Amino acid sequence: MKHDIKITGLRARSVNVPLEYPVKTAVGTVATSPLVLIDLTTDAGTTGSAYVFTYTPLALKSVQKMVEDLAVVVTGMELAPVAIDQLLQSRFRLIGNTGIVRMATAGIDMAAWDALAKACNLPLVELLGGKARPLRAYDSHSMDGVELGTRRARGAAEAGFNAIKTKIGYSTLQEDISVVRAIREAVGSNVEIFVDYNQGLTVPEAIRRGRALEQEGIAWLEEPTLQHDYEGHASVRNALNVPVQMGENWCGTEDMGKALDARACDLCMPDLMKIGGVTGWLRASALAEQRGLPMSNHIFQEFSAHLLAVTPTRHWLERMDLAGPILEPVLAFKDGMAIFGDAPGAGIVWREDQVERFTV
Ligand code: SMN
Ligand code: MG
Repeated sequence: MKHDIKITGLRARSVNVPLEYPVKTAVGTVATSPLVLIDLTTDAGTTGSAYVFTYTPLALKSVQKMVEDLAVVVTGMELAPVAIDQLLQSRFRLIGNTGIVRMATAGIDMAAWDALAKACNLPLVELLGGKARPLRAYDSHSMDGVELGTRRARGAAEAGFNAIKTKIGYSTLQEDISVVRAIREAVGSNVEIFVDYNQGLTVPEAIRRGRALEQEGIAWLEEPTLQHDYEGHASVRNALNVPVQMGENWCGTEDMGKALDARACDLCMPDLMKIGGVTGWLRASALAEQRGLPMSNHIFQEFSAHLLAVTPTRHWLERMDLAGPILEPVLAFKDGMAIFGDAPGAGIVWREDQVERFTV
């Protein structure tokens, strides 16, 4: 492997990729998958590739521009992801490494780690000192109602998944219960059911609905109230006998530490982008281990598979394919497990014809 590899360039492209199903939530719908694709080139001849998800196409160009503006900062730097992270953290200390800044810096971090793993001709998991392993995976659905919700859940169970997630927070508790019962009927008692409120309830309403859901055998209750209300999550957690799950909105381990100090959750699921890329994930996994918190991912299934394989308290891999149409296949799902190959890096290879098709 060439030593003191230098970064020679950074490219960002915006695509808006169709989804098999819209991601409907209690607080809004994600109709398409807006992604900024990042390629980081090096003088070792390897290119690190990663994408960040911007939730709305309205943020695409701003995130792309932020990545492009950071090209002058990282070009010429040594390919040392932790050093790059420290430099970018210091550069953004005053403005705050949050929001669009966080999305861009995390994407660069992912691409840098991918480039380094490729330069070592190793899968990312092995660069991080681990070994690829099958991971328990759940199929992550949407706020689909009874008919589509049961159809998707049944299909996932028939495909071998041992767990599914459905989003709830319908107008009435009775609708929540009806959907959960219909899905339970469809998948049987051997499949775990997770529910996700996407921050949609007040604390009293979350306790009221959670108490009713206790009788339905759900395996976790995700983001019942506002994601930054850690004390509110702790109140819900203390009132219920259902594991409370959260983490997809933690901005770095700064937020994660506050949530854990508030005893906000029983389980955690950091988002690879918002937690700060691969570097941020590794720090988060140490916090989760120290608190004995089972740790799952939030979307970004390709990189997250490698990271969960080296996460001491790994729990579930979320299958929600937001980039499939523009990627060569990365993960295989069989018998409820996510299996990834031994390609160097995280396995992100663009299908350039599709990238062009969906370029914004
Ligand atoms: C989710 C939120 C936003 C986009 C995709 C998925 C969801 C999850 O909260 O937990 O996956
Ligand atoms: Mg969620």
